[in-house]
Amino acid sequence: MTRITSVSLRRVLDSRGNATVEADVLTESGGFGRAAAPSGASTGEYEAVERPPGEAIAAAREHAVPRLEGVYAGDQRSVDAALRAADGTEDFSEIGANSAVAISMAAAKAAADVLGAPLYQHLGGAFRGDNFPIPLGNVVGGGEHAADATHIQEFLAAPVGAPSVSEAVFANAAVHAAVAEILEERGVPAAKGDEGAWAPAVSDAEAFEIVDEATDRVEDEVGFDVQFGLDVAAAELYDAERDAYVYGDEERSPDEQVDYVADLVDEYDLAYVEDPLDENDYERFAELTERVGDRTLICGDDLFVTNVDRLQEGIDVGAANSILIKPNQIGTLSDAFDAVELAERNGYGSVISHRSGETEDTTIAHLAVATDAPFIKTGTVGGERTAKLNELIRIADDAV
Ligand code: 2PG
Ligand code: MG
Repeated sequence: MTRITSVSLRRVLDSRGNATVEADVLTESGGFGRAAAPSGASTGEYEAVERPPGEAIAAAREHAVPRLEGVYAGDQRSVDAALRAADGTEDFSEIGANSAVAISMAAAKAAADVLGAPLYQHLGGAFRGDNFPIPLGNVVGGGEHAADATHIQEFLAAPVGAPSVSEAVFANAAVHAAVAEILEERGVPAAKGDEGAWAPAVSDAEAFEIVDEATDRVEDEVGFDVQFGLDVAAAELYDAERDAYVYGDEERSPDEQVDYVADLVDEYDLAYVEDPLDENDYERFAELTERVGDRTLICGDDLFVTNVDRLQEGIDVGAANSILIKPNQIGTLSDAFDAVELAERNGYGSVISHRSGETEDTTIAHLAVATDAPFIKTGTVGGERTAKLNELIRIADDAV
């Protein structure tokens, strides 16, 4: 039986060295699930609230744990409804979205454990060899993830022609290595940012040249299509007082920003553009999607924050053609599933995503397979990133 008998919570380390919430869920038949909350740096204004882990744990112990005992872990909707009821706010500001998401994911894992099934199967999915989530791999980045690097937050390798998960994962690692070679050829030293991407002190224009060259080199080696994309994380660049996007000494008006991104899509044949505009500018998102949405994915992250109301608003005006899904932005797996389903019904693709602060938790790899997501964004190298990538490889190999 999947009836929950205990929920325990603790502080563990995340990849930035900060504390985060880990949850263990036990069921009466001995099912066990463990999951940890990730944490963002470029967080959207409308995300569910992450509380300091100590406070989130104390509040969840007081309000959520007593309500969860006796709930069936196999009934995810009931688990997540109990979390919402325990919290009593719209944005999980009482128990913290970090406690909520850790418990929600741990309960799903405990239920899968009882069934003896991999998590993605318990979540209603199946792995289809010819239809797998393509990993978007951060290879160069800056923004809020690294100081003195690019203004655009992420340059993402997109191995869209890869015949298998494993070839896609290794292609991204090869692009990451090729970037290192090119930086060395150019005499540019580079440390790594929060997600393991190279964070060189180069202009955005130079970063485009480097990533373009790196993907070309790898494409020649592997013999399939390797494109790239961006997470502009434009809300972090937008200065409301100046009504401009600030790239160091350069500024772009909102209209210029639309032109800039549209030109980049054509110049570099970008496969993917996330958050090209500020999180409140639905109108210009729609304008950009109208211009280039037939040849690239325009994805809302800070714009939609995995929230069905914000997504519906976007659908109504044609703001994008895809949505980033981060369970901790909304607080529960059920809410994340609702966003994926609304997206799918409206022809939007889903991109299941990590956060810049991560742990070795692999839930999002299963979520991507369970939801048949066309893409998963989960970095390229570094243990907390390879945890998800290697889990995807195992899922494809039927070895989880
Ligand atoms: C993003 C994410 C993950 P953060 O903006 O998409 O890459 O960053 O977790 O810092 O919000
Ligand atoms: Mg983003």
